[in-house]
Amino acid sequence: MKGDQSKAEFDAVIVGAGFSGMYMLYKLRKEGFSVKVLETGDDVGGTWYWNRYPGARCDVPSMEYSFSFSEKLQREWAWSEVMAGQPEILGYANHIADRFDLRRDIQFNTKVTTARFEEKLGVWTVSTESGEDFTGRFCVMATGCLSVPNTPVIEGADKFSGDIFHTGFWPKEGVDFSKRRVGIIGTGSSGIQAIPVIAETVEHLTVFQRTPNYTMPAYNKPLTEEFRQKAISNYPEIRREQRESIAGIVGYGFGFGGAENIEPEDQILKTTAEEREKLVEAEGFAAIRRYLDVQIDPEANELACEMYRSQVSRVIEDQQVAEKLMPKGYPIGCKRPVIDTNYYETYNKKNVTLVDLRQGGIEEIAANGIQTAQGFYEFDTLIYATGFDAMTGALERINIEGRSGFKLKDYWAAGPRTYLGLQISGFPNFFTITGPGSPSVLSNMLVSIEQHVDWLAELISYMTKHQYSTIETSSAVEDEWIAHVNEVAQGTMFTAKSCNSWYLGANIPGKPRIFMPYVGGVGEYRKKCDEVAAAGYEGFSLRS
Ligand code: NA7
Repeated sequence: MKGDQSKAEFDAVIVGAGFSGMYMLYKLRKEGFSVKVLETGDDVGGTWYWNRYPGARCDVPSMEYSFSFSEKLQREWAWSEVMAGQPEILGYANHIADRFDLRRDIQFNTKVTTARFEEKLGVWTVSTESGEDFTGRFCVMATGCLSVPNTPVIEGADKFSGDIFHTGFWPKEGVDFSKRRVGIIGTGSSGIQAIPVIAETVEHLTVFQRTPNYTMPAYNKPLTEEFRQKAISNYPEIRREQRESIAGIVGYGFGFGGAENIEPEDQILKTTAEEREKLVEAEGFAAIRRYLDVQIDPEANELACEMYRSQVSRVIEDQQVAEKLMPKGYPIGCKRPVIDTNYYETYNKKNVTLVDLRQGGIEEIAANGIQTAQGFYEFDTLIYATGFDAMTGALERINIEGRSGFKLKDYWAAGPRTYLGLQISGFPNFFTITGPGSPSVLSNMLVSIEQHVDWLAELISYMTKHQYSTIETSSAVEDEWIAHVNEVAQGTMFTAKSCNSWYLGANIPGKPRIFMPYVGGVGEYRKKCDEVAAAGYEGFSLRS
C-alpha cells in the first residue's frame, strides 16, 4: 500500500460505483494507492444503473457526456445518437469497468450504513448492512446527486393492488405495458421522458400532473460516423472549451435548434409581440432559446413564457388539454431544463388522459386507482415519476460521524454546508464528489466528476508525498464559500421566489430551502480549486 501511514486497510474507501466512483478508483489505483469501492447495486453505472425506465435519456450531447481522461477510450467508444439513451450509457459504464479492469476492486451488493472517523487511529471505518467493516485513510463519497428516489406519502398508497414502479428504481427485466392501464404521477424529466414511450404500447395512460413543466424538444438523431470522426479530431478544443465553460457543455455542432447563432444583443425585451409570434410560428419551442435576457430578467422571462405557452397551444389539438399543460406562475429556467421527444404530441393520442391536479388534487390511492378532488381514475399499474431527495439524500441516509461522533445529519439540519462541495468541517479526510456547493447538477456531470477526481487524487498524492496524515477545513472557511455560492445564485431564475425546484430541496417536505449547487460555472470553479491547491490547499489545515 503506497500511503501506508496508518492502520487503515486501504488508502481510500469509496462509496458508489457510478461514473465518479469508477473514475476515482481508476485514478487512485493508477497513482499506486489501494482502494476498495462499495456499491449497493450488482454492477457499475450508478444513476444509469437504476434509472432504466422507458425513454430514459441523457440531456447532454453524448460526445460531450463522456470521459476525456483516456485518449484511447474517447476514440474507440462510438456513440450511436446525439443524445444517448440509458442502455447505451450503461453500456459505456460497463465498457469502462471492463477496459480498466475496475471490478476487481469493487464489492457489489454492499449497502453502506455507517462511515465513522476513528480519531485515535486517524482512519475511516466504513460499515455495511451485512456487518462488514472496511478501513481507509480517506473516505470518498461517490454516492451521486440523484440516487435516492422520492416516493411521496399519499393516503392509501399501500392499498394499491396492482404493480407499482418508481422511475428511479426500475426493474432490470423491464415491464411489458401492453394490455395495461397505467397511472403515472409526476411530470419532471423522468415523467416527460417516460410518458411518450409508455403511451406507445399501453392500453391506457393517465398522467397526474401537479405542475406543468417547460420542456424543449431534444431534436435527437443518429450520430453519423463522419460527425463522430470530426468531433474526435476536435476533441482537444472541445474538452478545453468544456472545462472553461459555464455548464461543461460546448454544444459542439449540436444545438437544440435556434440557439446556435445567439448574439449578446439578442434580447427578448427589444422584440415586438408580432416578431415573437412570427418566430414561434417558424421555429416552435426553439425560438425561446434565442434570448440571453430571459435567464436574468423576470420581465424578459415572462415574455418567453408567453411564447412557450403559445407554442403549447399550437401543438395540442384539444385547447382544454393545452391549457392544462401550460406552465404559469414560475419562470423558465428555475427548474432543470427538460429535453423531450414527442412529449406534447402524446397528449393528442386517444389512449392518454391528463389530470391537472391544480383543478383538484390527489385525495387518496385506492386498490384500483386514484381518487382526486375532481373524480376517480381507474388503472392497474402505478408509476411514481416523483423524483429524488437530490444532492444530500444519499449522504444523509448513511450515518456519517466525524470528530467526536459529530454527525453529518445534525450538522446539515439547516441545509448542507461544505467548502467547495468537496469537504465538510469536522470530517477530516472525508470527501464528496460533486457535492452541494460545487457545480455538479448544473453542469455536465462527467466534466465535473473528472475535475473533482483529478483534484482529489492530486491532493492525496501531495499528502502522501509530504507525509501529512489529515486534511480538514473549518466552519469559518465554509461560511465564506457558502456566502459566495449564495451571492452568485441571487438574481438568477434558480432562486426566484416563485421557484420550487429540487435544486432548492423544495420537492421534499421539511427539507431546508437552500440553493445547493454552485451557479458560478465549471470554468470559474475549476480556477478556484486550482488556486486553492497552488496555495498549498488554502482553506484546509494539513497535519502530520
Ligand atoms: P423531478 O424533476 O423532481 O419531478 C418530479 C415530479 O413529480 C414533478 O412533476 C412533481 O411535481 C411530481 N410530484 C412529486 N410529488 C408529487 C405528489 N405528491 N403529487 C403529485 N405530483 C408529485 O424528478 P425527475 O425524476 O423527473 O427528474 C429529476 C432529475 O433527473 C432531472 O431534473 C434530470 O436531471 C434527471 P411538482 O413539480 O413538485 O409539483
